[in-house]
Amino acid sequence: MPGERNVSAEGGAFITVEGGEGAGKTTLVKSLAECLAESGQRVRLTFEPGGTALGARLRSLVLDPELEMGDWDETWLFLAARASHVEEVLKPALASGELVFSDRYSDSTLAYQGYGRGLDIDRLRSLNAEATRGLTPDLTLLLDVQAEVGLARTRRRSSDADRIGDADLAFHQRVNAGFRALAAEDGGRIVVIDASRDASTVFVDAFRIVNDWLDARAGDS
Ligand code: T5A
Repeated sequence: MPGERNVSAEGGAFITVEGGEGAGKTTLVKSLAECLAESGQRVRLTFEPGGTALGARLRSLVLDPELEMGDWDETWLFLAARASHVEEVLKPALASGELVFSDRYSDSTLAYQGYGRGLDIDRLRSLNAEATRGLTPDLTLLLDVQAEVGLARTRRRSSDADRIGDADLAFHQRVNAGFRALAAEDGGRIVVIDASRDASTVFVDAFRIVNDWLDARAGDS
């Protein structure tokens, strides 16, 4: 619930990586987790939708191109996957002091279902707060790349149909504009990274941002 103390304030740190299709989230988060683990951090890498047994089932439903569903039905599925992710994975990992990276989290719902599908953002914020029990990320890396560039990357990699990834270009442009709007509103938490550059340059930037953030946090405690 809004105003509830963020669990991560008591234990580990919670970092999310967000962005449109093919922005390079999965590539980045894996490299970050590997390097930070090598430097001695206790790291947990997880993702949405998925990350739990229920989340994995819901993921295959919500992305199934054969399945028609309304925009709110789609939203409830993401929220249900998030609620189980928070309770089963995120809260326990944070309480045990781990540095948790999640490949997508609540900002994806605001960007895709809010800005992309056109659902009411305030209502989505309040549903997100309920599904997450008030657990907000400490830091979010937003990988920003033009929708055309990101989609070309994912389509080069796989021809598998995906109900959301296959939406039209205008939808993905609204999603990306939505992510930028969220970053403009919450610049203290969301750091925008230019993800049009090659993966190793993006990694170097992100690694520095995370390390600076961890140093500042250690200095505060
Ligand atoms: N969704 C999700 C919602 O609508 N609401 C929600 O609340 C949530 C949580 C599934 C879908 O669900 C939607 C959003 C999605 O449509 P997903 O599995 O995270 O979410 O789907 P994608 O974003 O499509 O994940 P991708 O794996 O396709 O994209 P990534 O993770 O951003 O990109 P990545 O790292 O897999 O890279 C894609 C390709 O590009 C290359 C990689 O090698 C790979 O081939 N690449 C680069 N190429 C050039 N330059 C770089 N900097 C590159 N970085 C990676």
